[in-house]
Amino acid sequence: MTGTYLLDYGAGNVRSLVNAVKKLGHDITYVKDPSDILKADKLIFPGVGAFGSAMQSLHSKGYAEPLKQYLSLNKPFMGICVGMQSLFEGSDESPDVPGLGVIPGRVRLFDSTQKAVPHMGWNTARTIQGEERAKGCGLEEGRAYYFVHSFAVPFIEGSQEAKEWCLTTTQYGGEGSGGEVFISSVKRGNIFCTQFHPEKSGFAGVNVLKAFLDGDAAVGAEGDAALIQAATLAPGGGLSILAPTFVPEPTQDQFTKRIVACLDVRANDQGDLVVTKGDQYDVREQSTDGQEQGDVRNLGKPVELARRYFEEGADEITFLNITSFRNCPLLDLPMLEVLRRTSETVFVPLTIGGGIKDVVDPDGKIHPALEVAGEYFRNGADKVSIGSDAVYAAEKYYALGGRGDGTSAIETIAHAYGSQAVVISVDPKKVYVNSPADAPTHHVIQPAQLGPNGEKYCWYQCTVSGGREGRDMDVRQLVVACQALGAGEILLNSMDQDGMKQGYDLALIQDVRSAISIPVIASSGAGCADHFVEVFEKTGVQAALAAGIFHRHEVPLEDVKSTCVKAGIRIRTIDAPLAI
Ligand code: 1PR
Repeated sequence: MTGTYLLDYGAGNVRSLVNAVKKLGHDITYVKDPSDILKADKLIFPGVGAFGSAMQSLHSKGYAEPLKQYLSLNKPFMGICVGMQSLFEGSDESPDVPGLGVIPGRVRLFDSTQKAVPHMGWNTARTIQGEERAKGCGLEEGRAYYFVHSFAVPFIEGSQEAKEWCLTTTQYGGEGSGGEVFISSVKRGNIFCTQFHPEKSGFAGVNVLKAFLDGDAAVGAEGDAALIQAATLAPGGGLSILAPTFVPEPTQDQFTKRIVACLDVRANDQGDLVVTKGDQYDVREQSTDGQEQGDVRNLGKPVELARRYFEEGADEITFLNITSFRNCPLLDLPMLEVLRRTSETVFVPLTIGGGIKDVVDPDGKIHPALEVAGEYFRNGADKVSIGSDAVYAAEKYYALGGRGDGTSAIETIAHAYGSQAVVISVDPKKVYVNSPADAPTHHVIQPAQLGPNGEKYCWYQCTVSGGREGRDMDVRQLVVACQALGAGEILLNSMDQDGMKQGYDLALIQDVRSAISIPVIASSGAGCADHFVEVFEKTGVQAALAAGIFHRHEVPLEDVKSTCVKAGIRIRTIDAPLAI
């Protein structure tokens, strides 16, 4: 069968891409056999996970040779993220594994000494080959697209890849903060690839997919076809014919801060899955005299609310299944259904947390955390968030003298799906002390306000099971261990600030940020738009999350974004709806 094909090797969430293609009114067929590749009229390769495993999968499934042949015929191809990187000669991520060698150049690790790595969030793509050419690809100058990667192809002026392939560049980091300019998309003939994820880039990204799916492949491609053929068939792979020199304009760091909407989800007493929200983690209504506990607070339906936040401009959506420690997520069909349905209408990254650990079915069958996470990825999640199990993994890490044994959920999931897919949800609680000597094994700081008995110091105790049990570990010990085990991001809650609307715990956030280099999402306590400005300005955190104020319509997302913009903070502007 001819038509558009998807080259998937099962390493992550391709559901959103398939949903976006279907939303645009196109059908897509999965490549099931190497011979399918040459049947395709258009081929999309959404590489996910590590470079080495992507290349190994291409070879072991017999896809590599037909793919090279397909490319040499200059048939319409769209590579995404690792799907783009695989076309280069190789990657420092897997130094012993060669790439397809269609494009000269090598994929390198970002420098993390002055900026968070992975580069995870929204950034612009700047055209260096003329705006007209980019327009044909649905790209818009100045629009932000969603990136998530630790490795990229550096833009080297005058290099072959820059002259002959580079369509857009993107800058990550500014002057004085390790700024690097990399190739964010390539185009030659009918080969078009993006380092960012169009299917996760809101309506702006869906428009890029639309241009590829609707585009007329043949236009102006003959000259390029010869070049591509020469490149893919040459022994070393690299092109040798020189194209005109393109001089890029000076690029700027346009990386934005992210605003995340969080939905705590659980079944109410009638058994319906609802979005709820507690104050300091208590999600039940109180009687007026505060003596009796009522039903679980019901603030709306998960799928509808997620869609509302996407349309209002949320840069990411997080679902936390807050009763998961009681259930087996693989049997939690309503939660999987929520994810599946959400991914049909929401085209920004989706994180799911709650119960990501090795689980045992009621019949005694064991499911490793990797399998649980895989089920969520297949149903539309881009990242999983690990809470309690991360604390246990960190305890083990220190018990082993500061190393992992490869079996924790963090390690197994990061290994298979990449560290960017592993978020650690931290639920710390303040423990006040009179002096650092009162907590000799913990990292003690001076909070902004004294404790209830005039204590000047505190440490942040990690908790498990939704805050029900405190452990002998401070938040700094936890995040350092989790980063070492392979986590890609920290979702930093505060049990003291949750639902209080008094602003984020800035001391806690600063303390965590200074301990690690992976991105941090500040959470708990947002009460007004200015609290977002404050947390970005005072802590430099990469993202800020809120729940209650959004659910109760107290502060619209739009106000949060416009207030940040007025304060000079770079924020993704809200997309115009899709015109299909
Ligand atoms: O331990 O891996 O099963 O994960 C359980 C997850 O569920 C953890 O991420 C934990 O934070 C979350 N959780 C468990 N119980 C509750 C509860 O509320 N009873 N929710 C809970 C925690 C906190 C935030 C909240 C922010 C912002 N929710 O995510 O959304 O504090 O709120 P605000 O803006 O209204 O202040 P595991």
